[in-house]
Amino acid sequence: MKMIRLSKRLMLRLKSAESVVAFTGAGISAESGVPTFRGADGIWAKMRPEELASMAGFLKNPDLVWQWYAHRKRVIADVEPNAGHRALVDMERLFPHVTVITQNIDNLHRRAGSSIVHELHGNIERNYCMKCGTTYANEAVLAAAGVPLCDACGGTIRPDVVWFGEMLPEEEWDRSLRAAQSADLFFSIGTSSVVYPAASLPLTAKMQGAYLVEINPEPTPLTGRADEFLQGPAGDILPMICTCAEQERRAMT
Ligand code: BJW
Ligand code: ZN
Repeated sequence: MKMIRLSKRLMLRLKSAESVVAFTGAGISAESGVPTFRGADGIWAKMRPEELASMAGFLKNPDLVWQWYAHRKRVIADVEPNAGHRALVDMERLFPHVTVITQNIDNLHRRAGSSIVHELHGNIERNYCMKCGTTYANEAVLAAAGVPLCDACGGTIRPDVVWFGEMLPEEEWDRSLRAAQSADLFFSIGTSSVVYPAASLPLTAKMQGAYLVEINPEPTPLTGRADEFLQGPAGDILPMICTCAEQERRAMT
């Protein structure tokens, strides 16, 4: 593991921060074995996003889209949270307010034990009927051969995730925006920072006074605007940040 040097400015924030936000993307779950979207090994290297993650794509080819989601539901059910997810749970011992805002649909933050998790793009463990709204658990939809249909009305069931062109869940978005606006320290972790409106949150936080730290093995469009770029995997860097925060805050008492 490569050791990362944290700046004096970050150390000071680790010592004094009251409200911490961790904004996460697919990269934090990569070390659990969940594939990311973009990049050489990402999902979009093999499939076109608009064919799989849009209502137009779903209406055109529901079988293909369901096959893809059924596969991902099984992959995600089989993986475990990793050191990065667990470090965000640890932060709750160290700072008075910790909010996780995630673009991920894999439920791994909740499974790791984070208390406040806002899911901006839905949750792959939930499904609902497009006609009457009845909700279904994964066991029910995975038992169907082909596209699952609603027991109540015969309508088509879809995964409860946010596709391109769809609005983000209003309450999750409002809470996320408020958390970003009141953060002292904002971590943008494992996201390519290209999907909006989620990608606007780090800069909103910075404009309102947060110290903005990006954690990613690769630079992104956010990198030049972050106060600090910690280059490397989240599963290495987040535990290191917790260790430093613990030392800084212990020295304070
Ligand atoms: C590691 C690592 C390790 C690797 N440790 N890191 C403004 C400007 C331009 C466009 C728009 C705009 N506003 C809206 C749009 C349109 C669109 C959009 O943003 N398009 C751009 C892509 C061009 N946005 C929308 O449509 C959104 N809705 C919306 O805006 O509603 C209002 C509206 C309605 C109607 C009309 C117009 C506007 C909805 C976006 C929904 C996104 N949905 C998806 C699929 C979810 C369901 C599913 O999973 O199946 O969400 S797309 C996909 O991308 C998924 C992700 O959450 C999202 C972000 O991806 P993420 O997490 O960043 O992953 P990657 O793979 O891109 O990056 C991984 C990163 O990890 C990399 O950087 C690696 O280096 C790194 N990494 N290993 C740390 N170990
Ligand atoms: Zn129905």
